[in-house]
Amino acid sequence: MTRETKLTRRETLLKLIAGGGALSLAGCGLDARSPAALAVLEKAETLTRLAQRALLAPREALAREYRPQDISSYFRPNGSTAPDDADYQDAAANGFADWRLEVGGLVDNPLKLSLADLRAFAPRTQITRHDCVEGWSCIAQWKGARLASVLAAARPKPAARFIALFCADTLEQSLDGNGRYYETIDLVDAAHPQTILAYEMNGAPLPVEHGAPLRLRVERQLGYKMAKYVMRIEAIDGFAALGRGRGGFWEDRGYEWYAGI
Ligand SMILES: Nc1nc2c(c(=O)[nH]1)N[C@H]1C(S)=C(S)[C@@H](COP(=O)(O)O)O[C@H]1N2
Ligand SMILES: [Mo]
Repeated sequence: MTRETKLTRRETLLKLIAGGGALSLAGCGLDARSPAALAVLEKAETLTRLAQRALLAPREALAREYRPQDISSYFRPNGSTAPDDADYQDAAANGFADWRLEVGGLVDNPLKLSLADLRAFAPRTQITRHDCVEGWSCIAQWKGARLASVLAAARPKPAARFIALFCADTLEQSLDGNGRYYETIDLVDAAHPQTILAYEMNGAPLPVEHGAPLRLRVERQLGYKMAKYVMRIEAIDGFAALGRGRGGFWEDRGYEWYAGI
């Protein structure tokens, strides 16, 4: 696995350099992080993704973490803030006591985890900045179980390549009558130390508007990847069969699958 990852990154770097992506940046005398350089990179989503991962920010790099005094006094809720779906209402009615996170798909050991089960995993707490594609940012503290730990307990099969997160909320019906929110991330992001299934925000149980009882935090990407109201997680080998096949609710509506920041 490690060797494979290294080879892939090396190949990616070589491809970028050979293809002129890196050369054009250096050749223009652009700082790789400047807006101008990013504009060059954004010409192709693939190039952006490869560049961010291979050059600007290695996949293992941590997102910046902030101090308690940096926490935003108001954190803007966005998208669904009070799901009216019947199964969600049922789960919320008794404070999510009977709610279970299902972990399945390409795993050897499918799980059904209560909030107490999730709290039994070694918790990770992090203060990070949430960037929405709409152009606003808020800082909060999140506490949860590492997605990697939960997946390790479910033992993904070798064929697993992505993790899909299925949510409780229907944001809109217009696309094929299926507006349930969902997201997918790859195994590199799933294994990242700051990728957590958060059940607490700023020291209190996750509020409903922010995704109670459980939401994803995947800190190297934009807000729309951070699935709220997560009900089921599946290890999958591809996402072509989900929704419109682009890997997420907003991806199906035109946003990029890899929303790196
Ligand atoms: N299930 C679900 N997850 C979601 C959304 C949503 O509407 N439903 N909106 C996304 C978007 S665009 C953003 S910016 C964040 C907003 O999280 P917040 O409500 O805690 O600010 O959640 C993301 N995850
Ligand atoms: Mo967003």
